[in-house]
Amino acid sequence: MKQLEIKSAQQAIDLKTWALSGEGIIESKRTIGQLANVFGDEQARKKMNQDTLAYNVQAHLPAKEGTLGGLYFGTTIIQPGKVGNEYFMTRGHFHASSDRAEYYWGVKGEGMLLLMDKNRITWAEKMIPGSLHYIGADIAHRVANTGNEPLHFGAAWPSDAGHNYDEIDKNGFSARLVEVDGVPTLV
Ligand code: S6P
Ligand code: ZN
Repeated sequence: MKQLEIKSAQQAIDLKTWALSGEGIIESKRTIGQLANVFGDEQARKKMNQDTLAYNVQAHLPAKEGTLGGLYFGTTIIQPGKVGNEYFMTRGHFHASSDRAEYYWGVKGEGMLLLMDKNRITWAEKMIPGSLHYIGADIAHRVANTGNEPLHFGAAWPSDAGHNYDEIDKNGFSARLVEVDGVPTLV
């Protein structure tokens, strides 16, 4: 940086989709084949085309993971679909530094944010365009797409939060979001 220099931003957000572009945006994706044991009906998952895209994530991670005081920012797009009667959803995680919080917000499409505390109490918040969700410390979070179009949501979290997927891989959430008579229902 030079004194008195005026620059353009190095990253951009498409305000309709919250797609990220510019320097240092990383992309990752999860197919149905990469989500073994995430859904209740493992037989149904195995019968599906394993290359089916379930969700993809774009993120701007400007600080090294674990840095105290940095911030991360991302957009996730979950495709519409179900495994058996369970909606396509993210793996879900606690943060490795369990007292670190996160914001999620709905951008496009309809979904449900599933939240579970350390006592394995699970509840959910409806995610719609413009809904803002504060995910407090020690709360596992996962998002399901309950609509017929891709669900886009944004996320912002501290760079020292980290991810603890083990707990959810081992024990899951204490409730699943399934379609019962056409209605998203926690069971
Ligand atoms: C990171 C943030 C999101 C998720 C993304 C995918 O803390 O919560 O960017 O990584 O939505 O979910 P998951 O559970 O597969 O990481
Ligand atoms: Zn998180």
